[in-house]
Amino acid sequence: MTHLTAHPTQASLSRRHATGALLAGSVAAPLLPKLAYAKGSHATSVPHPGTYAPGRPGVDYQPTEIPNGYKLPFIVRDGVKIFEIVIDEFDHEFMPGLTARVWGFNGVGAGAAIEAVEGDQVRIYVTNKLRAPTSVHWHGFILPSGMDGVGGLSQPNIPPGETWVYEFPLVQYGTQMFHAHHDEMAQMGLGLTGLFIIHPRRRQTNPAARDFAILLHEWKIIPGSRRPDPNEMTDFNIFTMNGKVFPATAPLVVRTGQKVRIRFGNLGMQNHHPMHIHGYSWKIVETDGGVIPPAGQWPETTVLVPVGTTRTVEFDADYVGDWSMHCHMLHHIMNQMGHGLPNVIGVDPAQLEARVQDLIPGTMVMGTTGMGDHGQHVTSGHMPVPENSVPMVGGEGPRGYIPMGGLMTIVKVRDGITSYGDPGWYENPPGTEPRAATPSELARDGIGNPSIAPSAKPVTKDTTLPPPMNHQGH
Ligand SMILES: [Cu+2]
Repeated sequence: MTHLTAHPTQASLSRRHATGALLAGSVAAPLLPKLAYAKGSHATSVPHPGTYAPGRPGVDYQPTEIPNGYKLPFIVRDGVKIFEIVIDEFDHEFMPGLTARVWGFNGVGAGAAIEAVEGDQVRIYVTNKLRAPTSVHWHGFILPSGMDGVGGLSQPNIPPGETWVYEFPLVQYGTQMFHAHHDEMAQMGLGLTGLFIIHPRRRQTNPAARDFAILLHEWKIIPGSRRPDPNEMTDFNIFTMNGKVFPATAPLVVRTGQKVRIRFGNLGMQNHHPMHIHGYSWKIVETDGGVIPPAGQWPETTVLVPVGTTRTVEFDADYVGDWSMHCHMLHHIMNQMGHGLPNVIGVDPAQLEARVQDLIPGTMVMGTTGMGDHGQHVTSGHMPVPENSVPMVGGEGPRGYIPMGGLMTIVKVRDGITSYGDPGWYENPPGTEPRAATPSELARDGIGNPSIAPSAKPVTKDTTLPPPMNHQGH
């Protein structure tokens, strides 16, 4: 079977008259029960008797943007939207300097997305090019139990080399996901996760002008190795947005005044991610269970995205600038952070280096003032690290080195832009950026005067502290 590359033409969008008649066609899919309305909290915008023309991008819905990611193309045949998923192993670049052999959908590790419309009938071919069996689960969907994709429970696994077909109607809308559901820890840990965005059939009043979706994922890639370790349970060291780490994450570019929607999904192994935005607060408007009524939406600057869920936030982009948006679990904004090392914070590096260099010439003591300079040393080539690794590497910013990595990107809000290409760095208007205080300012405001700032008093030895611990009894 060839890859599907075409979007539907007007002529191909023939109206589907009856589900049963379609399924009697060329594909040997099981007869689907007619699903009624989505029950519970799942969101619907129209009744679901079963007959809707396939939703058209730009006409029936505004496509969602997948920064750095890849949206699967589709074709329409006899009123059914047809997608093709190829599961394979390939080299994936997390950022320049770090590439690893991952498993993924259509050549993308943890960053592929399917997009469709409530009421669409979708037919999804899955080709397994792995040497292992697999299956695909549609996470958060209301569908026939047999289409749920759990290997061994709802279906036999797809053997290596075979192409299987899933087919079901979309009776809800929202931000859902899909992932392998056989040998889950290995197959998801190697990257078999994706997003599935379902737009409402009825166009909403005041929809967001900018609609982004970001799948969060986590990996264990030992510096110098070329494969993620699927046996890791807790100690992940690469955290990705649609498969990329900062500084390789694309900025979210927005025009001032636009309403912005960001859909976060998390199909990681273990970690929850408190995603935080600078300069704004947002409201959580949807989860993968449905729409939150306006009375239940509260403002936050950090939304927790637990593993196995999606969270959708919205805000009005009223404030121009470059605004960091990142996970607030701080080791999730470090690429391949080393740990289990001695704590040398506060150690005098000159003395320590002099002593250690007697034993090991060329020793460079780092970390005595923190880890912020580590990535810069690596980036500049000043500090050797294993080939194919980015330990604590960040990126060059407009005003210095940014020692962040992982789950971090920048929301770039600009006045009057007509293109959503990267507008470059924001220029702070004069007087809106901190700077070194002048002596006359210090004198004017009494800065450094102990009577105003108690911490400016000379440090005196605190005799109330207990004596140093005696280790002899250990
Ligand atoms: Cu996190």
